[in-house]
Amino acid sequence: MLTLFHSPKSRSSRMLWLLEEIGAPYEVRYVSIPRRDAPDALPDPANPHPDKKVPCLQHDGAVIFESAAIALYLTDAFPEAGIGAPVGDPLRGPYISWLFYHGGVIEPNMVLQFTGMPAQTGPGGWGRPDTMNRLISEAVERGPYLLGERFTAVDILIGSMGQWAREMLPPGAAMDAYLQRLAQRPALARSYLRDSPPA
Ligand SMILES: N[C@@H](CCC(=O)N[C@@H](CS)C(=O)NCC(=O)O)C(=O)O
Repeated sequence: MLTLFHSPKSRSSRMLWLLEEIGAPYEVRYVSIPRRDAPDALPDPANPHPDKKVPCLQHDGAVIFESAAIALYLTDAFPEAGIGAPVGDPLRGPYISWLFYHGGVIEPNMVLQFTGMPAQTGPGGWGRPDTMNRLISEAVERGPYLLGERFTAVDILIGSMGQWAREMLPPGAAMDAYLQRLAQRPALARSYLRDSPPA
């Protein structure tokens, strides 16, 4: 059984979308985390994430954390869903590059940008925001998806940022059209139904 440790309207919401695209049965465990709308919430002892963050996935006794790792794990484990790039697929290299780029470059740059800290411009542990925005824009202009013809989990990780706040992704008509394309996915609509615990 797949179990997602989740908090509504957070980085784990995109993992609900991913799980809906994967199509395997899964359980959602709603856990508390300190968040902007509940800064004093206590971390949930039931959450197996080492920092008690979300998302965290449990599968057959294994604990998987970090959004991009969960994306790689699920798309490798369920190749029939067709939203990953298995070993031997010509897209495998670009696929894992974009996943790691999301966790290692895009997320840190976004956190700096949205907390008002100075951007990474010199040598450092991750790539620069101007290169990042150029890469994302070029990929979207080639389209229709970030890796070309096929929708993949990379679109979930990166596209969900634009759904969260449009300004997180570069401006432009191609990007607007891309986000609208993603918004029409039935799996995304289904994921909204599980974002909050049943009343
Ligand atoms: N890079 C991590 C970030 C996880 C993360 O920071 N999640 C936030 C929710 S959006 C969280 O759990 N915050 C609570 C905390 O930091 O204790 C990932 O993508 O999985």
